[in-house]
Amino acid sequence: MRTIDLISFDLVASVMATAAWTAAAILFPLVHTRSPSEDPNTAGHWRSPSAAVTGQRRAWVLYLILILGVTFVCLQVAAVALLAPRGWWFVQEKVLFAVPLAVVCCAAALVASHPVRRAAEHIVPVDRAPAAPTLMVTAALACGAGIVARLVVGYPFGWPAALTLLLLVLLGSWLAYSLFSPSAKRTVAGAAVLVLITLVASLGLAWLADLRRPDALATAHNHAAATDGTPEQALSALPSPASVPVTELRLPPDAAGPVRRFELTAREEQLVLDSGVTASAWTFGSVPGPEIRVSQGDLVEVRLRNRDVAAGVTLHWHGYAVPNGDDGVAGVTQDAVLPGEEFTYRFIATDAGTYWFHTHQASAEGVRRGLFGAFIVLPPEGIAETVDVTLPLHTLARTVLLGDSSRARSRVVAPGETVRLRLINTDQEPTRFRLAGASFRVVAADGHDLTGADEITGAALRVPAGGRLDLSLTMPGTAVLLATDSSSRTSLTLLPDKGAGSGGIMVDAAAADLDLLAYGAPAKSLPRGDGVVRSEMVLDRLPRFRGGVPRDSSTVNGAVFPHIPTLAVRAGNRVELTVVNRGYDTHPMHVHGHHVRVLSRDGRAATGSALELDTFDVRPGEVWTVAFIADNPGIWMDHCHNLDHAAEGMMMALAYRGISTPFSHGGEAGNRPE
Ligand SMILES: [Cu+2]
Repeated sequence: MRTIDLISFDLVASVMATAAWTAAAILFPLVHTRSPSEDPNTAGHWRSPSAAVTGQRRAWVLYLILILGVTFVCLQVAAVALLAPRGWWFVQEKVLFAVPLAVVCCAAALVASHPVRRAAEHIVPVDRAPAAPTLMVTAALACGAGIVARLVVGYPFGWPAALTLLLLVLLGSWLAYSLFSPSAKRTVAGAAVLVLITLVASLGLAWLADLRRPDALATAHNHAAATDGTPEQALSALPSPASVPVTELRLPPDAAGPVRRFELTAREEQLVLDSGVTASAWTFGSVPGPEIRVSQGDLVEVRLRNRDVAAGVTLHWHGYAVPNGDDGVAGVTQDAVLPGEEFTYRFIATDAGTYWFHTHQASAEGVRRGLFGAFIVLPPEGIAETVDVTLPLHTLARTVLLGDSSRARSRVVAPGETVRLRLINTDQEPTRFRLAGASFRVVAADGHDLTGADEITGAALRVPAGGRLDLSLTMPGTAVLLATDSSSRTSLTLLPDKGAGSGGIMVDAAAADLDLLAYGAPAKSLPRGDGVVRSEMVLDRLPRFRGGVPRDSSTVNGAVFPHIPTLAVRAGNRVELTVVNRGYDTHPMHVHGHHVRVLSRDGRAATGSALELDTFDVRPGEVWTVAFIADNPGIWMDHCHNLDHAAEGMMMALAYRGISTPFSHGGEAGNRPE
């Protein structure tokens, strides 16, 4: 059973247990009851034989519901027992809080409900004493508190949350007792007020914590200093060098290399797509933007102008290890470029491969509307293939574009020619590409070559949001079809000659995904580095205050940007990240300025070619461990590349000790890195 299925199973069992105990508490007064002060021999006798039968039936129904309540709690225990070996992150709040509380409260309620069983078996009335129904309410509240622990508090689950929930269960039980007990009616108002105060106080504290907005980015340096002394940081406890601003982490003016100059002008425009749809787009002149293609070793100089994109714009070089000052993150490495302004990016094209650029200011909207393009770096000797096709996949105005077209297109490639297809997913969701008509090799992932890539046929190629795959194939004498699961309308067919038909070629829609973790020849392991920094990122969907308003949020370790503590590292450290997905969304995690080596997924080590990714899809219930050597000083964002999730809080910074930034979130430029 998949981890996420066990998570769902536990949740459903908790909800059903809560419902059963709530129903039991509601039904209890309907079962024929007598006051404990009444004489059992005279009082509470049934008015008629039919009333006796009805009373017994009701007692049976109630008894059945109690058994259901207990059964669902047992199922919950079983689900947690099966889930626990998958990782502490998935069960912490269940093992420490939800399960013990539910078991104790439900056992107590069952014991107190013994008279219900007697009433069901023998036609006798049930005491109207408040203990039994109160404990049924307590059991319902206990099961409900477990659900709140899972769906509201999340991981990590600390003492403040546990004590608050426990207090609410106790106060709720007291309120129920007051309602069920004729002598305690006067305390109803008092209990209700205390419940209200506890709720308002805990929400108020969460609200205040959100208002105290630490600028995670401006204070990254301080965070870095503050983590000294933790075991992982022991090696970093060296005198911190004087703070270097990110603006100084740029290419020196006299840097050498053949200069390649480009100019990109951002604008708002109405774009008519080849589907006939008109899109309100933000573009660099077209969607996708003009491709920037250079050679390894070139000095790339890109002048970005903003004509009229009111939200502002920047250029981030996705997956490319540029100097930090050219990373293009508004509020971290620069201010957003507002209408009429410009900014010039300069860096050496150190690595060959398939990359892309996009705005990193209000990027959830900016990238979606079209502020992106491909960035291709050729090795000095060129690539092995003779035909080189760049295929960004993007959804604009609900129209899926492969390259710049939403239609099925074809291209003539002579048989025997070699073709490289550069697949780039610039969307928010993962996609699958499928290729039919030829065997092929996946020669690169996220710009990095894969070694020992075997020829494969038919496999589905899953590409995370922001990810890239390079395919290489030799053109056969018949048609080759590249299609995507994102749309049945757009595709690319390679034809051996102009007059050739596609021959009714179809992709295998049922083919299984190629697992890149087991593809290619095993690689040598990542260097040990100079000291190890380990960190966990537990991803979830939880309600959190953002901007003073409670919202459905995408969280890291229970927090949202800018409240997620910055991860502090020192140049030379080996950084190991464990990324865990407790939720139901897929999170394509993106690390700026570095490529991460995938070590394992769900505890199984990667066995294929070294997988050096900048964007890796952590699917529901998955646990990934990745590592990289901190070799590019700066303040770098780590975030989900489903940019809606980033905007919902799933974004944090990784900062090298001794680096600071003069930029901040908001400010006069209205910086919004997400
Ligand atoms: Cu996400």
